Amino acid sequence: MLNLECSGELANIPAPAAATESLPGFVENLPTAPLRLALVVPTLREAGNIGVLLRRVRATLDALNIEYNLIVVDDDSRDGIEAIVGEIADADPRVRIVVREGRRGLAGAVIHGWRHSDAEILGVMDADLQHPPELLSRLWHQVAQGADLAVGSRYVTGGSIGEWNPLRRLISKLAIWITLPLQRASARAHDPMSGFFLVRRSCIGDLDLQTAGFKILLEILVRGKVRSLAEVHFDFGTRRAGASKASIKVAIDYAALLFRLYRWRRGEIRSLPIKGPETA
Ligand SMILES: Nc1nc2c(ncn2[C@@H]2O[C@H](COP(=O)(O)OP(=O)(O)O)[C@@H](O)[C@H]2O)c(=O)[nH]1
Ligand SMILES: [Mg+2]
Repeated sequence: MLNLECSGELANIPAPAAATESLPGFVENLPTAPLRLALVVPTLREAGNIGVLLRRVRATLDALNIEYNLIVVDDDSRDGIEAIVGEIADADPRVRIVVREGRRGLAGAVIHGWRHSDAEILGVMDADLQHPPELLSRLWHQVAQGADLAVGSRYVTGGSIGEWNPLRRLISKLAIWITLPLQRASARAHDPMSGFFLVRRSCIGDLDLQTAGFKILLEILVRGKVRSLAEVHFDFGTRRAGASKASIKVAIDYAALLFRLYRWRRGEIRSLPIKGPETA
């Protein structure tokens, strides 16, 4: 595994405080080592969205003129997605689809995809166009300028959560509030539930991340070596096609993750014991 340590080439650079958008001007002296990006798109029955998503993602990343891979990790949806991505991949070897059989779980799919690459920068976004692909360019600029983690955020100025009803808004705010004691003061995200972010591989290292549930970012914020964070605002869009896979199980997985993270933070456990059953 390539290891661009957080404390490596950036060692002499003062760590920026948690920012909502821009980082200070110190970045001008950074070396121009080309960073590579591996962006994972986890999918479960997203055939109706994936073509449009990949077209917009590729257009955005091509304009950045960087080396990248797009890895779709599908949990055996059998909805035609393999053929759609396969056709794009035939013309563009940077795109690929990995199909997991007999397994389920967003976080597990993301980790699985990251393992298929040795890129220095790892990313994830949803397939349903709720995450605007064009934001990738601003997220990329943040990591290229030195941030360890760049998060697409609905909860910083300028961002929004779209058409949620008041109850869902309240639950979302409570779910964030309960994470605040867990997060480090030096890199505290306003939107730790976001599923749209780029992170340096070296910040995750060999952490044994939980595979159950949707909240991989929270675990990285709490257990990863994240020194500097940039949050970039965006409007959480409306799902383009198909249905949400959020369920009561996702809520239970989140509660279980919180419980284990609190125990870990208090030093009661050294690793998080349950990785998640990865079953449907
Ligand atoms: N591979 C995989 N992807 C999943 C799974 N559950 C959800 N996803 C994907 O994760 C992304 C977010 O899921 P979504 O249903 O939109 O969640 P919501 O935005 O919270 O309603 C989408 O791209 C889904 O297709 C899963 O079990 N496996
Ligand atoms: Mg969605």
